Amino acid sequence: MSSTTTFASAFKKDVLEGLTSYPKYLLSKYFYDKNGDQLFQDIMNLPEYYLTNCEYNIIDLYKKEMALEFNHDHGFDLIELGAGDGKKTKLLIEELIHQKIDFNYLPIDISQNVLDQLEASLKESYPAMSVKPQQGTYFEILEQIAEYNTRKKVILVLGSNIGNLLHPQAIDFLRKLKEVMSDEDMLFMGFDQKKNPQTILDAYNDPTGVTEAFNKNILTRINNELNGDFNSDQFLHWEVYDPETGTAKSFLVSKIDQEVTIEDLQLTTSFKQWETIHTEISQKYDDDVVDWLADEAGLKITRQYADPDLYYKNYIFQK
Ligand code: AVI
Repeated sequence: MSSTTTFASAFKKDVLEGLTSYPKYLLSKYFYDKNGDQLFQDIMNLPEYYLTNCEYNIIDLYKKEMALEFNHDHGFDLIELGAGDGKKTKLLIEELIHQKIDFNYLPIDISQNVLDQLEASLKESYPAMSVKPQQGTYFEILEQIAEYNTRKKVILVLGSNIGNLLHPQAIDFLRKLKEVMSDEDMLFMGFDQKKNPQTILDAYNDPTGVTEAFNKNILTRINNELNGDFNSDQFLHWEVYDPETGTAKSFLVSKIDQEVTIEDLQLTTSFKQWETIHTEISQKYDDDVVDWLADEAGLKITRQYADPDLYYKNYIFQK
């Protein structure tokens, strides 16, 4: 079976499961089709979405130290999971080139389109650099790399992407990463921190409605790919943040009593007025929680970098 077929059938199964559950939910990994990728790019440029700038500033402030920390006698492989447009990573890459450090860059992404664009832009800026894009799911590729590769690996997971996982899933993710790491390998991961709850709510509730469009894109996707008839105007984008648990949650809330039919699932589902579809969690952290996650996964935190406001932190984990 091709990966496209597998993906399409997983999408069908997950949508069916989510919309026939009570309460209803949809998985946030399905936000990211071509339109969703673009909307997420737009989110990253919003003034309210502080995460991107904070991580950019951390890398910019500490890139010299990071380059020294990552370097190794026999060079190293810089592996990035979910590379995106590579804007933040380019700061680090430039520093590595500047310090004449021997490294390969291996961006991993499920989207070939994203990888092609990234490779083209890196080749243009740094023609001599070794870029080896790897298309596929993270662990498939990481396992392959771990098998043939003998150099030190530095694995980058930026953007607080781990925050879209519940804690047990995050621990599982970290454990799987640990399995492909050798003793000298490093995992460099971004974690958005707990802060003034209003700042967090504003980041997921921008006045221009980009986040709303991003959240509703999952309905458009169901319409386009599974022959659904969602009217996204009949749903509200709603964000809540619980400062006790550090969990931000996104919902779509039905404004009216309505029925939605999804032909390819042979499903007609009804929504009561104000019924919800839970679409995403964006977890916020503090050092205690990150320590606990590391501990559960059998990893050690060997360093951390923060922005001056302590809005965001990047941690280095080792086995
Ligand atoms: C990709 N991920 C870490 C983003 C987040 O902050 O949870 C996705 C996002 N959702 C709404 N805005 C951005």
